[in-house]
Amino acid sequence: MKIFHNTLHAEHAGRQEMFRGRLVDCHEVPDRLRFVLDELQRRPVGPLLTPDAALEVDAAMARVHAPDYLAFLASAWHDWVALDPSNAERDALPSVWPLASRHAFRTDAPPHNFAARLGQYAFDSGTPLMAGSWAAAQAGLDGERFAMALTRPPGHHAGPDYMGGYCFINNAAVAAQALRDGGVQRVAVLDVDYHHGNGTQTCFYERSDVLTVSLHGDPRTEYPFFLGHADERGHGAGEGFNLNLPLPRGTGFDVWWATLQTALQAVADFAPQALVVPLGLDTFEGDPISGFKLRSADYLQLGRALAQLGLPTVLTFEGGYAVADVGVNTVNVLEGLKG
Ligand code: Q9C
Ligand code: ZN
Repeated sequence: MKIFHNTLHAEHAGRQEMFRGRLVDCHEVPDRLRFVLDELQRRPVGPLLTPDAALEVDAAMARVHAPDYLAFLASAWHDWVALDPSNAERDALPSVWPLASRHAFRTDAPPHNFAARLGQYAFDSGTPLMAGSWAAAQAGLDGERFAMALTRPPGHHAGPDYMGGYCFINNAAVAAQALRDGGVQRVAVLDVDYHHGNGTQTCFYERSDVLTVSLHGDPRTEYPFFLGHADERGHGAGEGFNLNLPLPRGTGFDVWWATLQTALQAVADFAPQALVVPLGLDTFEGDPISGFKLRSADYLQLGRALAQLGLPTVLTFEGGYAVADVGVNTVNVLEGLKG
C-alpha cells in the first residue's frame, strides 16, 4: 500500500475558529498528521511517498471545483492582506453570508470586498484561511490506486464552489473524478467520517457513475446540520445513487458496525470498479467534538471490512481530533486493510 504525504500540509495551521459565540483554538491542527506519521514509523504498512501534485489530479480538481472558486482560493491570502495590511497577522474567517437559500439577497452582483467574498465561498466560520492554505490544500492528493492520501487540510465538506468544516479542496471527490477520468466506469465513495460528507454528496448528486454513501451523526443534531438526511437519494440521473445512514449521537460500535454492513452491501450492489473512502477518525470515543463511541481496536475491523469488498481502494484523511490517538486509529485501519 502506497501512502502519500504532502509535506506542505503544515503551512496550513489555522489559529482559531468561531465556536458557540467565541473564538476557540482550531481542532484541525498540523499535529494530527504528525501523530499519523509517527505511528507509521512504528508500524510501517507501506512506502511513504511525497509526490509533486500530479497533472491528472489538477485536471480532476478542475472538474470537481468551479473555476471562480479555485481562483478565489488561489488569491485569497493576497486579497485578505490587501484589504488591510494588519490582516497579515490574522487568519481570514468569514463573518457575513448571502443566505441565498431564502432568496433574501442577491447573488448575481458579487461584491468586491474581500470579507464579503469570503462569505460567498464559505458556509461556516470554522475554516480559517491563511497564507499557506492554498499550497497545502492543492498538493494533497496523487491519483494512485491502492493508496492512502494523508490529506491535510481535510476535504469532504468542501463543495463545488464553497469551503467549510475545515475543508477547501474535496480530495475524495478529486480522487473519484481522477479514477473516472482514468477510465474506471463506476466508482463508489464510502464516507466513514463522523460528519456527513456534504461536499462529496453534492459533487455527485446528479450523477449515476459515482455512488456516494455516508455513515454519520444525524444532522438534526450534528454538523453540518443542513444536509445528510436519509431521504436524500440523489437527483435526476443520480436518483438512487446517494445513500445516507444517519445515526444518533452516542452510537456505539455494535450499532455502527451493523449500519456499516448496510453501507457495504449498497457498495457491493453498485458493483463498482474502485472505492474511495474519506476516512474520518472522529468516530472515536475520545473525540472532543463528535459523539460516536468507537474504540481503537474497532478500526482494525473497519479496515478488514473494507478489504473484503475486494476493490482497488483510495483513502483520504478527513476528521479525527483526539490528536494523540489519531495515529494509532489511522494505522489500525490501514493494517486491517492490508490483512
Ligand atoms: N464554527 C471534519 O471532520 N465544527 N470536519 C463547527 C463551525 C465543524 C468537522 C465549526 C466540524 C467540522 C473534516
Ligand atoms: Zn468529521
